[in-house]
Amino acid sequence: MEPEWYKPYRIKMVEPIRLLPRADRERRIQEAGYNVFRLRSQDIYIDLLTDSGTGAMSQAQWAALLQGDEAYAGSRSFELLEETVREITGFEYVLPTHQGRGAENVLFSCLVDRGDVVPNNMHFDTTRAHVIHNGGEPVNLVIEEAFDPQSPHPFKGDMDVKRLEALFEEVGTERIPFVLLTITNNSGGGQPVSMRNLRAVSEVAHAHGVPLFLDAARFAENAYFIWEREPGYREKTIPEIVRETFSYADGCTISAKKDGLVNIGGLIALRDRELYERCRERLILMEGFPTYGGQAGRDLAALAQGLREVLDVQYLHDRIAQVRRLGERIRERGVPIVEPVGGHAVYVDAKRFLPHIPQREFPAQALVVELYREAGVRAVEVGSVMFARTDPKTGKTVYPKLELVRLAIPRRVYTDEHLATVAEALGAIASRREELRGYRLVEGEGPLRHFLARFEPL
Ligand code: PM9
Repeated sequence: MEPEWYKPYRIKMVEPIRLLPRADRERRIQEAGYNVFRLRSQDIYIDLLTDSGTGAMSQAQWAALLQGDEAYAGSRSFELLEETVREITGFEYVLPTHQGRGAENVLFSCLVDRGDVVPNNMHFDTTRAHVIHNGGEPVNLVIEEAFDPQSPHPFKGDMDVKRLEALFEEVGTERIPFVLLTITNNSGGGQPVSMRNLRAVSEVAHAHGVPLFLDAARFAENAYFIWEREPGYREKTIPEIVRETFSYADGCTISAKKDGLVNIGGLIALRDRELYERCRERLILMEGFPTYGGQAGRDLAALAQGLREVLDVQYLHDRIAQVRRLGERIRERGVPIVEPVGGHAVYVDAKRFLPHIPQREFPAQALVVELYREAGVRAVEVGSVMFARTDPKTGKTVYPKLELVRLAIPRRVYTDEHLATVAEALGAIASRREELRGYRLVEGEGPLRHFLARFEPL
């Protein structure tokens, strides 16, 4: 393995960015209702809102774009993608979608009925919303360590298998259409799921005759952690680990905007022909003809290439090490983060950082706003704005256990110097953290309110 500082690429094209003066940043964030989703990209200096669709493509991907086959039906680019996905995942049936939530919409609307319960280690906001939209109840069964930001557990994305068994006992197999596992666990800090857990969850699901699907947006990053941390996997290649990962599942939905290394796109891949045929019908209605599914032919071609590049262990080593270095820099400045650092992002523990702001006043949101004010850096809240909900029985607000600020790192985009600025900005905020105040939600409701909400400072 190459040393920690090794970079397996150099930069061939650059995009100008600028840092607005502080007074302008103050005005822009106020005009945006203190919601960074409402900011314009050109008003942001370093954009860590998401690692989704924000990566840089390689020269081979740009070359693949030019060879895209735009035929409505039977596109050569689709055949290339299909062959690649089959080889990587071992799933026979492949359907492209416009992005991850397109895949969720098609698969979940085929399988989830009113009153169903869908267990996951932790639902991401779109899977949670799609389960609810189809009348189901999303349930999170991640292990307890996931809720302790200081626990050094190597696989904090694992599902609690005992609780899964108990859920089957409690609600019965009839009402559980499938089990999901999100790799890596985005909502819980980008934490990986171990192969051991994948195997155990698969056994429980299958013992009840229920399929296991993977929400596999970051499947390659998850495989890297297995290679790095799980006994018995050091001698295996990343493609072998990925193939084994998928072998325990019956299919997956993938947002290709992450480990597909493309700016848009998604996938459904399945083992079962009958389910594939049902999904294909819906795909035509919701996404497009099965050989393009909402993507241009050139996008399919670039994705096929991206899926191969992401399996390069040197690429993954550089990727994970860069995120980890940012985490270390932030920690050195006295800012509490979720440990160990996850695959695609550093998560700041806003509960511990701002203990004087109660969850009802959105401490993580307060830090997101302050980071933009301080240095033009855009992060995202993964806390009470995103996940607090009203208990239908009591009418009371239930707050999430974790109150995090996610600094998601786009792939192959920022240098360590850019990221050092982010750590310094957080350090500067840390030195005056008691001055920060909470926010009041003045607009926005429902499970996806965080995208369009407006706030007022308290
Ligand atoms: N994840 C993210 O920033 C983008 C949307 S929210 C700003 O992390 C998982 C685990 C995801 C995910 C998106 C989706 C949906 C499904 N599962 O965004 O529809 O992290 O392609 O994928 C985002 P799409």
